Amino acid sequence: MTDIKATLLAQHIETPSWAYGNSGTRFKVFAQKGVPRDPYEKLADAAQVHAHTGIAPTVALHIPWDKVDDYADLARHARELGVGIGAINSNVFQDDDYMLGSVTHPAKRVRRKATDHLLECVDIMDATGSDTLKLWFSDGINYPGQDDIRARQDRLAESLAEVYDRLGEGQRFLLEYKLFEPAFYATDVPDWGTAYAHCVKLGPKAQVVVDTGHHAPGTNIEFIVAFLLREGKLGGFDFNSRFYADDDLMVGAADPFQLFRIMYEVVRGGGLDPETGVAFMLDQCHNIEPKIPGQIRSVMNVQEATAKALLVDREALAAAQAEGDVLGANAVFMDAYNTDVRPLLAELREERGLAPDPMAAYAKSGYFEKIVAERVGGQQAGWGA
Ligand code: LRH
Ligand code: MN
Repeated sequence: MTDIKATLLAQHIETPSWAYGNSGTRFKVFAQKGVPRDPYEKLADAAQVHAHTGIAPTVALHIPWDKVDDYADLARHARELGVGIGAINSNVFQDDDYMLGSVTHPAKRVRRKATDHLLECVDIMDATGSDTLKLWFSDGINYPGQDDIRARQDRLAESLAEVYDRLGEGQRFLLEYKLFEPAFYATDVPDWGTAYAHCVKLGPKAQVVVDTGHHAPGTNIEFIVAFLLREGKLGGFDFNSRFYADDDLMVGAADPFQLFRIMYEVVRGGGLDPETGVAFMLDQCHNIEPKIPGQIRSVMNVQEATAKALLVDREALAAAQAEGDVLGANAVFMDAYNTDVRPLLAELREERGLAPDPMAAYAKSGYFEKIVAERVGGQQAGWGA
């Protein structure tokens, strides 16, 4: 049990700055009281999640949603709050120029503009001390014949190579794939295979990020995780959950068993070992629920799935698998999943001086009432779409 506790104590989950701002759907973005007005306030809210869970020490930024005059000062502010700046997320999906694509656009001028934004994000990594650039491209086409699918891959590869060459010592980029939306016929990075192939061609500083909401229904995501880990190409996760499409709901909320199966392949593949460098990031939108408690609950959902995955009796499982004992092996797996790990995690929190129930502790802290009273006026943060 001690090493399981040690592994859980060392767990590191990264929360996304945009989860603390207003978000919604094309139908409506509901504004909520106390929402941050700038990246400094977003970091303060993220620090609450770390303060109550003990395992959320970094915050991913999204550019330009988190644009500031002095990124080094923002990083200093984060340190003062007891957190750090994590992955820098590029944004080449909200400018009118990108209607027909960004780095894959037919026009060289637009491709240049998009690639320059990606390079600017590396400058921001230098300023904040972040070692990870996360690249997601909304690029794609809506109708057959609209553009040349192969030529768009050539354009993508050209831009990725330029960004790859710009990466400094200890820096990497994670390429994110997504089956569809906003493109509805062909997306230029639609699946793990396309992302993997581009990353293998580029080299060791390029890895794949698995956003759990970006697959076709029925996709066995834990297989992709096992495969990419085996190849040393799993750079990280964008954790969330969904019932239908890219719903960006709280991780583990829609399918806690899937999250357990994913975390088991992470454990089995050495993905929790810090040197493997897998980034466990949340990528969610709390459209109708309070945002900081939503992040705390999400971090706890990953922690619970991880604890259950660590409780799988690997020896008994390997023995049953070797004997072809199908039901026996499945029973060993389900025993861990059906184990209530909440008492273990409450104990772990108390051992490190935290309250056993982070949700109750945050509610009792009065922080929400404080920010609602303080954050009057100004422009609430959002996706700026
Ligand atoms: C795209 C995505 C990507 C982000 C955005 C916030 O759907 O998952 O990771 O940049 O959401
Ligand atoms: Mn994502």
